[in-house]
Amino acid sequence: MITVYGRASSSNVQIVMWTLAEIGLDYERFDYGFGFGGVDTPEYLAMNPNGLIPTLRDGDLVLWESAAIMRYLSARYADDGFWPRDPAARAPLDMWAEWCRTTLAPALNGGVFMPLVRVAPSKRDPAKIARSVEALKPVMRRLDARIGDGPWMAGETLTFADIMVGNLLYRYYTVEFDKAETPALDAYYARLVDRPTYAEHVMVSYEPLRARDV
Ligand SMILES: N[C@@H](CCC(=O)N[C@@H](CS)C(=O)NCC(=O)O)C(=O)O
Repeated sequence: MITVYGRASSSNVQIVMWTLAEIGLDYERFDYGFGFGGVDTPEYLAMNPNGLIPTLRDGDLVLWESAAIMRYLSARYADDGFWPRDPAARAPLDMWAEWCRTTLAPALNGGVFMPLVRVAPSKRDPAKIARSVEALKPVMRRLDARIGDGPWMAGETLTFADIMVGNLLYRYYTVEFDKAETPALDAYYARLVDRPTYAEHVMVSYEPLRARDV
């Protein structure tokens, strides 16, 4: 049995949960992290010295870093459709998966989601947020151009690369701010929303994370 430690509202936990669901693996998940605690105990720190979530246990193997976990599960358990064995087929997808971590996620999460959701209104810096909203637009247009007709990143088959793109999109589309015109991406997101695994593991309310003025 695979065990995941981490709350369902964490986008990094969602990467792991959605991967497990797409591959069709059995798992158990325990709530750890913000609002639940448990990450500062000696037992947890022995598994994950960062005191962050997610952590995954598969038999004797303990892993942290959500993208590394996603790649481990895919390489070990997924079929060739979800995780192409041919490096020349996989690398161009992995390139975009990395781009999501290094370019899209910081621009979206760091620049817009965190300041609008995890910072109380009175503590926000509207001018800085406005600059981040503008800076995000060309990034989303680049993704829109890459998605094209899809339906998925690799074409007809959903792959690990869609996990890395898609896990960011629920927050992108549900937080209100001025967005670029991205018709291909909008259609891609609509396809994700129709997917039960996405609805269950990624479309998780982030209201418990919202910072409010008291
Ligand atoms: N790069 C790490 C980041 C881990 C991380 O920052 N996790 C956040 C949740 S998304 C966390 O543990 N926050 C503190 C908490 O919830 O207690 C990964 O992808 O797993």
